[in-house]
Amino acid sequence: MIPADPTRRASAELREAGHADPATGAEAGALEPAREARYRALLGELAREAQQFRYRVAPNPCVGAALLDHDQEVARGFHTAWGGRHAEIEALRVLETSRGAAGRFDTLVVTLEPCSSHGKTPPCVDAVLATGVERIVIGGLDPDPRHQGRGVRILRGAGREVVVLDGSASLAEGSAHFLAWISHRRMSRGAPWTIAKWAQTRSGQLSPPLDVGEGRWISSPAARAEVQRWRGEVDAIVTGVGTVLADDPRLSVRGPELPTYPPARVVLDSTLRTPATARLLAPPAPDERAGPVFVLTGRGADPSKRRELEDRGAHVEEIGTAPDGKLSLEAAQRWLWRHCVRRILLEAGPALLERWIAEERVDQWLVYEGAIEEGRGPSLRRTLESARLRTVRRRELGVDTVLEAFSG
Ligand code: AOF
Ligand code: ZN
Repeated sequence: MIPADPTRRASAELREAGHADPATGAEAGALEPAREARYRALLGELAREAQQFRYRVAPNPCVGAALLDHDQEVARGFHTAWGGRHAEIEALRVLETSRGAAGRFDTLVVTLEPCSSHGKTPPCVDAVLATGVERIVIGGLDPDPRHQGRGVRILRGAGREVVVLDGSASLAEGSAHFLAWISHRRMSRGAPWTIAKWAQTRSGQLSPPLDVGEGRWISSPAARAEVQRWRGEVDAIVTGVGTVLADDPRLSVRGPELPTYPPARVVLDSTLRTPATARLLAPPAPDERAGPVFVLTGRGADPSKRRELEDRGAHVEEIGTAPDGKLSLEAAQRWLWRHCVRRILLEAGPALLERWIAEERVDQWLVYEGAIEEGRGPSLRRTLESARLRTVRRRELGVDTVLEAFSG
């Protein structure tokens, strides 16, 4: 179900509260109809183009921006990755790259109200004001509780002309995932945005036959390189002790784009079976970034095992268990949230993935299907077929197929 567009609601609430109507007030009315129509068309185009980055920016909204000089577009920018530059900032960077100090513009057109608080990046309103731009045309207010018209008020308070053309860049259409994310129900749950990622054979199994890919690799090097990029764009990578024992992964980031802050590595391990010799606990190589290791375990962990892992640099944290003795996924999510983790990549084996899916804790799906028919272990094919998926995209990546989707 697509939620009602809160952008319009926010406008109405501001009107009722006696604030200048950011949607259809005098400024919007003062626009010549032909100019307003051009802005609306541009906003619609930017909003559509921004959607191509939806999986990489989620749970953030898809946002696009353009800079105009005497009605001529001189630069365009998009929010292309979670934690990355916001669209307005990217458009400014594009202009600077193409025209240097000679780059001039008088109007900023952006599909969403510029943000006004520090998130992963500094507030866009400050950067916008610093440019001296005269007119800011906005596709809708940001329903994020931190914003909701604050950006518009700040810009107007600084004497800039702000026009809000409601409905020209609907969040309900292009960023339903964002509306679900900022809903009160979701926020009060304290659950990070979860991207379930796995590679499977055509039979839906997560391990290849022993004589294929060293019994380990299903997807091609291109797909594996892409996973490195995904790892650099989350706060934490979460796995289970079963995967640590079976695959002995590093869960680090390697490759050309190394993040400044590598994601934390989190192992769900109810009885502390993680070996002190696990490769996770070895120091990073010069060409890789590896985040701190947290082992989440049940209450009353064996003190000597705990010490062994702690001596190797791991942080051992006790959280609640479910009635079946397994770690409570809800407790794990709350622990992550309390530690400021907002977006995770779940790189686990079939059993933990099945639990996470069955408890409806997966928000986004990233499934690499290799060109291998059969494999080993349980198949996730049925699970995937019966999952409620929304905005599904299938794309080719070399010999692999990638399925991306949001939970419905
Ligand atoms: C903008 N321009 O392109 C986007 C905005 O954690 P951060 O810093 O990335 O901030 C995320 C919040 O910023 C998000 O919840 C939404 O309110 C707003 N998104 N704002 O000015 C953009 N993507
Ligand atoms: Zn911003």
